[in-house]
Amino acid sequence: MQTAFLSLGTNLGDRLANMNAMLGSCEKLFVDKVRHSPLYETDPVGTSAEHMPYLNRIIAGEFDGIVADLLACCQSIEISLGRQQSEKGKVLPRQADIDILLFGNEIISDEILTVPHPAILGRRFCIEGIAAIDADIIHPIYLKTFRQLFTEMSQEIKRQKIFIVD
Ligand code: PH2
Ligand code: MG
Ligand code: MG
Repeated sequence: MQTAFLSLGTNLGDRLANMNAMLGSCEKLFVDKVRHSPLYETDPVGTSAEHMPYLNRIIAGEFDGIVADLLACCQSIEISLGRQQSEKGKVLPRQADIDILLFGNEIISDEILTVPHPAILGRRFCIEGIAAIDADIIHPIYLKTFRQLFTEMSQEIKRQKIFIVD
């Protein structure tokens, strides 16, 4: 059993409906202690400026399986919500994006998956969202709590606009 943190994101179609569908499906993946951050509207990070803002939410829970099982579940939820496979390295607007941010203290880096997710420290909503769920969680590579990472957020990251929607 591992505590997993997932990032849910959508910036295409009916974003609120997509988010609620992702949330409902992801909650069922966990056997215990399901928690989630507030819902955020966020400016796109690292994509073309014309892309719609994202709705993002972080969700956490206890997953009874290995990380490859969780990845397969996340991908099948994305596909069920109409997610198209994009060319590698190209970030297109998407109905549903479910990323594994943390999987217990596991550090994984292969062609298929990198955990902790390498974008966590570059995205304000990830740092704030994880800290909102459990500020005492320790990043397994930086060995700092998300309370510390939140406090130490750079000016550049703080400039990313995020609004709490609910
Ligand atoms: N996901 C991306 C690229 N950029 N920006 C925001 N604000 N939220 C995201 O979920 C996001 C992004 C690629 O997965
Ligand atoms: Mg993503
Ligand atoms: Mg993804």
